[in-house]
Amino acid sequence: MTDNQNVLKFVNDSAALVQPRRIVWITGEEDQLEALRKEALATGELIKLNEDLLPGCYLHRSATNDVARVEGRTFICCKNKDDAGPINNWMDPQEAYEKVGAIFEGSMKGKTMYVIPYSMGAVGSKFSKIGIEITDSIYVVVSMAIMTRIGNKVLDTLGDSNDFVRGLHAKADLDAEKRYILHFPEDNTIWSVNSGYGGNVLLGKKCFALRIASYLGKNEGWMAEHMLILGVENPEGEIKYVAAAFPSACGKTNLAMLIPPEIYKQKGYKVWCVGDDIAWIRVGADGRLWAINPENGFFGVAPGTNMKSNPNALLSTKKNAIFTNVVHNLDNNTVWWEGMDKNPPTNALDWKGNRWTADCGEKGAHPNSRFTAPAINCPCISSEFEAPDGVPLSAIIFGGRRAKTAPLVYEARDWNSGVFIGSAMASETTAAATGAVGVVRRDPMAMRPFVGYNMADYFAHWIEMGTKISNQPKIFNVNWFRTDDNGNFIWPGYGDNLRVLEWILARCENKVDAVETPIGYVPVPEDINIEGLDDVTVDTIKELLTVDPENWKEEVKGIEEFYAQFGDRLPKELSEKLAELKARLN
Ligand code: GTP
Ligand code: SPV
Ligand code: MN
Repeated sequence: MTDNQNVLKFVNDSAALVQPRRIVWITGEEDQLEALRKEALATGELIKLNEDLLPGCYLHRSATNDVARVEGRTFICCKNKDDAGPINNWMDPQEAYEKVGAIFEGSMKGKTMYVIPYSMGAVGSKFSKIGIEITDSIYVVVSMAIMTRIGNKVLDTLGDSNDFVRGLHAKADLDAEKRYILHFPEDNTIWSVNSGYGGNVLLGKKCFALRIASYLGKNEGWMAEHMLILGVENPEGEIKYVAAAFPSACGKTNLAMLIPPEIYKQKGYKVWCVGDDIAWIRVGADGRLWAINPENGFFGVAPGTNMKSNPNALLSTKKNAIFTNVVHNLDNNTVWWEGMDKNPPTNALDWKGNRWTADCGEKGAHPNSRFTAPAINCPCISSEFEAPDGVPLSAIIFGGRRAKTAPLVYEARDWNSGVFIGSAMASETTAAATGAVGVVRRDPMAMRPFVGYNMADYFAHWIEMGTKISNQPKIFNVNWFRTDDNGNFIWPGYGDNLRVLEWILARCENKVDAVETPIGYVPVPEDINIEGLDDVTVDTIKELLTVDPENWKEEVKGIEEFYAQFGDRLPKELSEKLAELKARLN
């Protein structure tokens, strides 16, 4: 435990509110975690999977009304409504504490309250930050033990400091009408109630490492971004790092762990994963941007993950992992999901726990079913995964799901043009959040659901950061999801995305020319290496790289509408970039 009076006060105040039967401090010791897993087995909260095939692995089913982030019930609670901005839901802090305090009140009666000290970033790194999460869920405890660094060592590092994020979570009775995910950036506090699902309850992840951290970053001069970080090692053994922001379920985990195509492997290319979801980025003494992954594990989308699309992700789940809302194969006590292989189990339960066969017409795994896996399981985890200063970035990449408008890849003219491109990103919605799937919406920097303050100020922060980086990375946009007239993806994607990364890195080293278009620079089609690809010709690449001015004029209208809601708060640099784009299109 700890003598830290700030921590003790937080724990005592929380206990007074939720009134648990007992309080358990999570030490980080394996014995304690194992005892908790056993307890969860007894209640059915966890199901132990086949110890020979999936050692240390468990299955969990969330409530059927609780399967994704709830953006409509996620709030930023700051004193001034304008500081939350037009994109976030806002609640007055006083009102929020009262209203949701009433829901928390007595919610842990008869239950155990767990106190989880955790570090985002390697324990003790000067870029790391500490949180304490209080929860009534063993699933949360054991998941946080995978996703973050937890336990006594974190309290030791905290010492008697008051610099930690206070997180209070109660599953309560999982009442969707009383579900609230509240952020109090001005108080370093997060409250989450009536959910048991990942992004709503593993408070280190989206709540802290993005919403609260983005606010801290704005005030302290750094950036918290929804980005993967990967290193590409070339045949000479040099490693260049890139960070990429794609909206939820748009390919970060897949890109972060990609397996090079055969011809690249033969030449000696390797890809190293530093992170798959979140990057904390600072300006280094050398004037470059340096990024760390604050997480310690992956909370990845299960459906579609297979030995062809993402073997490294699948292999990461082979031990000490937790699967949520997937199919339970009763024949061998393992798991299955759509897109794992072509042999769905015949003796199985679906994600709800009901008897299920593949021909019943319904999916067996929830589209947002997930695995929680330790990062060290990943066969291509980077040697720099724990590097306290992170890795230097050569490029920043934005991307999304766009059936038409966006080309396979293009490069921004300069930093501010790159910020403009990021701010105007749009993507089709996915199952990662509740609500309609496949609707195009603006999702700036893939951060629409995750900026803890006014989005216009977030854009201004990006512009401001540009002025502090003497050695700026280049900024690019990619789109793996262009479709043909029949709705099929044109680009093979996955491992073959390395072909695009190769062009991006060549641009960063001024080794290759590009073609100017109204939106930025696209590759000379022949410069995208298609060697070894069966169905892709130079004509396919030409098609993937077209920039249709009519589509883009429509796009400009959409951006104008989107920008309008920010009023005077929108940085003038961005309205200028929009005006320039409009002029170039005409
Ligand atoms: P979050 O964890 O929600 O932030 O998602 P993510 O961005 O990490 O997405 P992930 O890599 O899990 O991919 C989500 C879905 O996109 C999966 O169904 C993948 O199969 C699919 N996907 C990923 N990369 C590609 C690609 O290059 N091409 C195509 N067509 N699909 C892809
Ligand atoms: C996302 O939705 O972007 C995720 C999953 O990475 S969650 O942790 O639920 O946010
Ligand atoms: Mn994510």
